[in-house]
Order: sequence, then structure tokens, then C-alpha cells
Amino acid sequence: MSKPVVKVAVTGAAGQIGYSLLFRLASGEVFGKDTQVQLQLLELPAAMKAAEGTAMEIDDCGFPSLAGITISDTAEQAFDGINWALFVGSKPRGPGMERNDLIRDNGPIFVSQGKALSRAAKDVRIVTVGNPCNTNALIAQHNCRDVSPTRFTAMTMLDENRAKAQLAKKAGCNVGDINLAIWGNHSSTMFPDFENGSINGKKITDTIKDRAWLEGDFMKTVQLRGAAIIAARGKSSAASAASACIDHIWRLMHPTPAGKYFSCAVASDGNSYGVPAGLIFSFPTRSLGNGNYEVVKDLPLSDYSKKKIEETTKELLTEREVVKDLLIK
Ligand code: NAX
Repeated sequence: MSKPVVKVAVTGAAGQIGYSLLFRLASGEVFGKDTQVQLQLLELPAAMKAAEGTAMEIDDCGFPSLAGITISDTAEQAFDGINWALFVGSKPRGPGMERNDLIRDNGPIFVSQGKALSRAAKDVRIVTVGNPCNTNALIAQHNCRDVSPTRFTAMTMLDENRAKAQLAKKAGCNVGDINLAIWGNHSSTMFPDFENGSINGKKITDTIKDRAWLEGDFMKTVQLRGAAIIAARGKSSAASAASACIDHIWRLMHPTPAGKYFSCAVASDGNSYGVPAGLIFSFPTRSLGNGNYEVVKDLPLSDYSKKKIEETTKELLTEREVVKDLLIK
């Protein structure tokens, strides 16, 4: 009997993240060995040759779970019939560039890709990685009339993984023992919620009693980790971002164990934690096991947490204002 095929489009396939992500998608680790993965790569014309090189290397891995690879510089072609759209491709932030300049520069990419997606795919789930990923997801969602807004997500899993790694070192535990979620924007305003999080079922703050570290070095390390990696490596995070993208998809595909949650930026329903409706906001999220999810409701928030959530909300509202002319519907 032939195996089911999942079609996955990856934009910016010839980039740094693409170079790690594509191999892991093709290897079968996300969708399982009993599913075939069809990769549909999208690149700019100037990077098509490099994408071909990456595709040659993927072929050379001999992954039995790979159905095939197509490469295109036309979004509608790359998105034809896809089940997953991984929006990785975007322009990097240039020297001296302000965040708002980057938002304005990258916004149009997500207008055209949102429209193309609407025409080319119906049963599709979207993961936005390209920065500023929350607002890029918002733009794509508004321009994609024929796909449910709930299908659009942005990636804050890398922030979650970074936070867990720091907590595990401090507590002397395994990262797998930690339950923690990120609130808000994938930016330096995001809030890793160490107040609601747990280590082996016990509150993080009961295990790590050094509150000054949690509010200080821990928060700073997680919020500024991207910049620290650029300073050390001379390039932005790539393999860790690809790994987080794999985790993001995997978590959405598998039912979240009781009492646990993960970080996923999704459209706010307007009735959760005071976050205005429609903002693509990272919440503690649980998967129903089939790609569908629910935001965890009624977590208690201290005044400290509320303030952090307000700060990141404010930043996302400002970003939405900057791109308001790109938001149709
Ligand atoms: P690279 O510059 O290595 O690759 C980007 C690729 O996108 C290039 O090959 C480029 O040709 C392609 N591209 C640009 N515009 C395109 C378009 N309109 N259609 C298709 N392809 C297009 O960047 P890379 O390191 O791979 O990072 C990609 C994005 O991920 C960046 O925006 C980066 O800021 C973002 N990140 C997001 C993270 C997150 O946690 N959400 C963390 C890592 C990373 O910083």
C-alpha cells in the first residue's frame, strides 16, 4: 500500500536555516517513517542555483521518507497543494537598520506569499520563522482569504528552548523535565514565564529560589540570545532555529501530555489574558494532536507577569500599526 504524502513548502530554502531544516524534514523525524515528504522549495531567482545544490545534497542522503523535491521562484507554484507552509525566507536586518524598517522591508513578501497561498492551497498550516515573525504571520494571514486565520502560527519555540536550556543548567536538571511557555513577540520583549512554569511538576520558583537571577540574568540571556549568537558566530542562529521549527511542527502534530504546554504564536481570540483580538501572540498552547491547538486558559498572572505581557503586547500593537496598510480583509 502506498504511504501518505505530506507536502511541505519551505521559503528561503537556500538560506542558513533552510540548510539545516530541509534535511530534518526529509529524514522522516517530523512526520514519521510511514509518511512520505514532498519538499516544495521557494527561493528568489538569484538563489535558485544554491537551492539546487542543497536539493542535490538532500537527494544524496538517500532518505527513504523523501518523496521528491521541487524548486521554484514562483510562490503559487511552490505552494501548490501544500499541507505545511514554512515561511523562512525574508531579508535579514542590515547594519544600522531599525526594527520598523525591517518590518516595512519584509512586509510585502508576506502580502504576496499570503495571496499566493490563498490561491494554491486549502488544507494548509503555516509556520512563520522569517522576522519579525509575529507581524509577518499577521500580514500573510490577512492576505490569505481562503485559509482559516487559526492555521497561521509564528515561531517562539526557539525562545522556549533557549529558556529551558538556561533553567536546566541552573537547576541541574534535564531540559525535558521543564514545562515553560513564552508570551508575546519573538523579540527582546518576549516573556519566558518562569512563574507558571514547572520542573518535574514543581513550580520553577520552588526549585530555583534565586529570584534575582530569574528576573535578571535569566531573562536577559534569553531575550538577547539571538544577538549573543551573532556576536560569537558572526552569523545569526540557524541550526537551533531549524531545530525549533521541527519541534514546533512536532508539538502541533502530537497531543500535548496532561498538565503540559508549549509556546506558539497564534491569533488572539480577544478573550485571553487581555491580548487584543487578532494579534499573533505567543501563548501557552496545547495541541489536540492533529495540528489543531487551544490556548491554555486561566493561568494565574502576578502583577510582574501582567506587566511583562503588557510590554510585549504594546510592541506588537506598534508593529501592527506600522503595517496597517498591508492588512486587508
Ligand atoms: P538567510 O539570509 O541565510 O536566508 C534567507 C533566504 O531567504 C535567502 O536564501 C533569500 O534568498 C531567501 N529569500 C529572501 N526573500 C525571499 C522571498 N521573497 N521568497 C523566497 N525566498 C526569499 O537567513 P536565515 O538565517 O536562513 O534566516 C531566515 C529568517 O529567519 C530571517 O528573517 C531571520 O531573522 C529569521 N529567524 C527567526 C528566528 C525565530 O526564532 N523566529 C530565529 C532565527 C532567525 O533569526
